[in-house]
Amino acid sequence: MKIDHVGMFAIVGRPNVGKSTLLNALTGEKIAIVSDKPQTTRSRIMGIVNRDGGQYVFVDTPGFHKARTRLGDYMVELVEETVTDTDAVILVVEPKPAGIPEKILIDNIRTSGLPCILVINKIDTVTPADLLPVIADYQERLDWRAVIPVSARKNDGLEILMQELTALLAPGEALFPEDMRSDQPERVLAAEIIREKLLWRLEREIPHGTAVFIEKYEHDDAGILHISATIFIERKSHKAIVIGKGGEKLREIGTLAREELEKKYDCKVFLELWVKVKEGWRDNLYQMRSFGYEN
Ligand SMILES: Nc1nc2c(ncn2[C@@H]2O[C@H](COP(=O)(O)OP(=O)(O)OP(=O)(O)O)[C@@H](O)[C@H]2O)c(=O)[nH]1
Ligand SMILES: [Mg+2]
Repeated sequence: MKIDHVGMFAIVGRPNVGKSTLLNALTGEKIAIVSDKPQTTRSRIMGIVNRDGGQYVFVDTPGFHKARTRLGDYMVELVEETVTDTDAVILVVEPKPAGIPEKILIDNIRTSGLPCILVINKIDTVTPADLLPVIADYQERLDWRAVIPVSARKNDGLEILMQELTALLAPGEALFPEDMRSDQPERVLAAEIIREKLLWRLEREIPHGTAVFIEKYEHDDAGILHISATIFIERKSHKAIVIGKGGEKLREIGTLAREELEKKYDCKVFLELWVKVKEGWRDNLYQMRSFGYEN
């Protein structure tokens, strides 16, 4: 396929609106982890689609929120930077009138002067009658390129979105090799998959205080992938909860992660998990950096 049109699209929005679900649905692959807890995504994650001579580069971002930690500051900065670094913006919202995060993001988008498509996600949770006032509310706030109701979870409305994005592509050569689907190295993806299972299996603030560090990532001669990872937690008191009675919780998390990694890489995986305490790491720039959260 000869790529002759390209575009880079920032996917922004408050936490938990379904940005990463949308990235995965558009690319047809699980690139970013997803959970029902806010602030799941912590970094910028690129997903690439090549279609009919066009290269669509999507940049998923952390949920835009009022930061309370240095990690939060970092995440919010990433969103603001991404809006200025791309060719166009996809603002993802839930089918509700705009709140504070949306208003701030819309101001940023207006300042950037970039074209913006409003994606109203999760329409599977509302009736068409509920949607009309939401559309009316947003129509007044910005000169949108398009307002598109979708359900990322049900793959509904995404073709219309792709058509609108096609109109925003500009002539140019491919930005990335055609076989490249994401910018995430395998080790990072493995750490993210483990963190996703922590988000799935742990409650309240505990999963938000976790970071996963891959100590070992090696294929042996028998084709087995050996991964050894340390789960860092913020408080000593969380350790027993993460490990669980007789190690049950950690085993369950490890099994879920291993099964997904085995499916993804189509090989046997040997996964070893350790839990360590790094008190208050989310406010420590040095430790954040060691976990890969740095500008
Ligand atoms: N009903 C419904 N749920 C959805 C839809 N899209 C996403 N979700 C759910 O919304 C939750 C959040 O999804 P994510 O994709 O992690 O949201 P996000 O915007 O990336 O969240 P952050 O990374 O925290 O900013 C998950 O439980 C998803 O399954 C949708 O179209 N319909
Ligand atoms: Mg996300």
